[in-house]
Amino acid sequence: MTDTGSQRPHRRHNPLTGEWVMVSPQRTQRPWQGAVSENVTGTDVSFDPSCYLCPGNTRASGECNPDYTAPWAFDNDFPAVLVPDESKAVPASAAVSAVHPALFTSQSISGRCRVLCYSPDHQTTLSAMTENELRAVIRLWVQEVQTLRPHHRWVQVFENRGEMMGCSNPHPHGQIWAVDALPNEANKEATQQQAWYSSHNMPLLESYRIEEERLRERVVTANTHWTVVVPYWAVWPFETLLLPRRQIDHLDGLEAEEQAALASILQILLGAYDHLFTTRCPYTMGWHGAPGVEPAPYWQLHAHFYPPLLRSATVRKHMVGYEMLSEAQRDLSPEVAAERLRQSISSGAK
Ligand code: H2U
Ligand code: ZN
Repeated sequence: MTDTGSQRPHRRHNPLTGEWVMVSPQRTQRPWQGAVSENVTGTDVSFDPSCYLCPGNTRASGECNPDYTAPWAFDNDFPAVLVPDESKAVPASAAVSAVHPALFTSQSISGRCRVLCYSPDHQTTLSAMTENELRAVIRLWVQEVQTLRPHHRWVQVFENRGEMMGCSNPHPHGQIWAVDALPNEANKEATQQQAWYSSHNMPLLESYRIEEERLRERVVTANTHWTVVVPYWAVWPFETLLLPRRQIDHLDGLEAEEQAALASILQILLGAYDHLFTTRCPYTMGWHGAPGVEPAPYWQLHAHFYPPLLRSATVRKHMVGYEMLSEAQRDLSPEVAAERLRQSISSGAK
């Protein structure tokens, strides 16, 4: 079934992960309360002497940040994984003397964690940046991916924005965790994309993008090189998927023109989120590029945006109850969410 207009409960399949999401559009009879004017994460100082990411300040490690004026990255002082040499000293798995060792399987993991300061300005956000500033952030993403990809199986570029997403510091920053294993999400997406490619001879997300561009229902915005959709299988209320309009393995494959177009569409999308909730909309966003460095024609580079907000700046969706125990569920249909985001773009542009 692909009936998107259905007001009856149904399940939708996510071809990228193989999972299902339950949609209950009849529950959205409750009226949309509109945005609540409340700035949940705002700060208005450009330099905070106590911020560990501001230029010239000393971090918890005792290291001093340079007086950087453009996007700048450093090794995370509290990395979740250690670089291969350091981790070698640690035994891969403490031997478990169990009757069923298969019940206690572990493996070693190494890698490198980076922190990316998007700007020296403590109070700005990606959504408030000029296209030029955004291009500089994109260049840093590209450089970092270029450097890390040859050494690590999976390079996860991401950003948690806002206290609601557990972000400890409002200073605009992202992170990269480059690891020497294929994490769960990467593994699911690789399996699904490989299977689609071998039966259709086309990347799954290319087939999907072309269909969405034809249907238009869930397209939020698009330009020459990029398309943003609320995916058919979206779980988070205003979740979006950002797709290039040709097959690209990873961020380091972006041409200059594609980087410029990315800056433009990011500004529109992030502006739409902020405008929709009249706040600096919290989110987790991240890039999924192909694992490893070998050419991956089956894989399509994409970014996921997961804002947790539901009806206002203070009402968030929680993944609890049925969702933790059975499967993800949403009320607002992806089609309605896409329409709201499109409206937010057009009213924000006025
Ligand atoms: P959040 O995006 O979750 O706020 O994390 C910021 C990262 O910055 C976090 O991973 C690192 C933390 O380990 N950090 C440093 O590397 N040095 C510091 O002095 C404090 C925080
Ligand atoms: Zn700062």
